[in-house]
Amino acid sequence: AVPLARRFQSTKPEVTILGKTYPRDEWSNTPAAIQEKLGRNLHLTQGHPLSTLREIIEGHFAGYTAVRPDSPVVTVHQNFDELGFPPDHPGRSKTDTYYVNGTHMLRTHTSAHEVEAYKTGADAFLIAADVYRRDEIDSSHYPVFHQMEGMRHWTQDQLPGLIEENKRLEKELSQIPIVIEDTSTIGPENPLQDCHDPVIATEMAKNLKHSLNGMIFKLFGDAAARSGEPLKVRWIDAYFPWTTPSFEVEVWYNGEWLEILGCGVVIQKTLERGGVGHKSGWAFGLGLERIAMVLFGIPDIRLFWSTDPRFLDQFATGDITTFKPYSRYPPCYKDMSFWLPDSVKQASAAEILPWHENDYCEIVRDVAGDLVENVSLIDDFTHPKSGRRSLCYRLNYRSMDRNLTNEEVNVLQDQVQKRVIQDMGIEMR
Ligand code: FA5
Ligand code: MG
Repeated sequence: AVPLARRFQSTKPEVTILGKTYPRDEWSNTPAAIQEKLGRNLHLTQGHPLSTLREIIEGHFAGYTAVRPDSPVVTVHQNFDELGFPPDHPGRSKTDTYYVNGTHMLRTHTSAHEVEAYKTGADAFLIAADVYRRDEIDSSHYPVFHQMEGMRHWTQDQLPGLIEENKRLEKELSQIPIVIEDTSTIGPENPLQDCHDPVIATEMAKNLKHSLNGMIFKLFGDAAARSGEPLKVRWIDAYFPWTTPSFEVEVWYNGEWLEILGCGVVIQKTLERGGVGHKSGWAFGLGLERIAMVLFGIPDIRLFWSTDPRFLDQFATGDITTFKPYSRYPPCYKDMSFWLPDSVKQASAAEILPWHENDYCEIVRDVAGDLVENVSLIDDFTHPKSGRRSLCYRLNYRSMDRNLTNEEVNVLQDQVQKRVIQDMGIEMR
């Protein structure tokens, strides 16, 4: 199928990001609205909730080396290949990932820096950085968010210390009000590595769990105590191409399980690529926004990007305080109905439909930036006779910092409309 999204084919032969120039090719799909976010470094901005959360986590993992990758542009090799992602992994798709070109991209996770960190030879690291994923638009999804990666290694002669440390951590955890529901397995579905001594590998997995349970108590313990209930944490099996066994961790918060991180025992091949095949260890990656929204009571992920003093002045370095919502400016919504091109209708189920909602959202975001609050499909209709298919989207506009006029929103809606007609080959109804 011919991709419909041609809009990023600018006439310029190169892409410039943070002062560096890359040749443009058919993979280039990073729009200006995203490029504007590069270098904001919210996670390093003193007093910002994301920075405070990073400091608390760094404080918990005392003695770990903090790695600060300088550019969000990494090679496709770093983000995917080196970590064992298969060539057809869906995460590699242009609908999910921002490419600078065929060889360079915006990192989709802090794991992209694991192997280069291994090369420094340290035994414990933390990496904090902004990450980028093409996604839908709503109060919990934003195309830029922040992750923290943690890694820990042992050489053969350090392993006796690991068992001692695990005993100490188990004792500490038994003395705090935390309920750990461990439904994860180690076995055929989530195997240890053949090259590892099973006793040692099991101890490494235990160390990973104990270390993270301790961190979670540090983060959520006070809130749990205020609620009068012990903190509840759940461990489940997961799959990541560069770890096994692998796990995901969820925290019980406000009546639901909140997924906060993924982790596992690093596959020996990945450590070898980083020149540390003689060591073994674990890695985890967590999302800062999800945790910060809960701890600071921030209801919308877009607020992190606000420059409104009513937001920023509420927070001070190092303190977890509850956000007090201020009155929001009124929303304004506009609907857009259109016929999809016939090529979409005709595509058989086996073909990938050349329509992807992320492409549509990307145009909306590129035109309206943070002024668009929500894009939702409100109607999907196939004409009974002609078989033509039409969609209707509701675009909800709202500024976090000022009142929007109806005229201003009409101009934005008009621009979105022109761009989708031009770039996606659709026809307005
Ligand atoms: C990863 O990104 C892996 N790199 C994690 C990892 C590291 C596994 C090291 C093994 C070893 P995942 O895509 O599940 O995994 O994201 C990890 C965390 O980032 C999630 O648990 C969540 O807290 C956060 N996260 C993921 N997607 C989003 C999103 N769209 N918005 C906000 N937070 C997100
Ligand atoms: Mg996940």
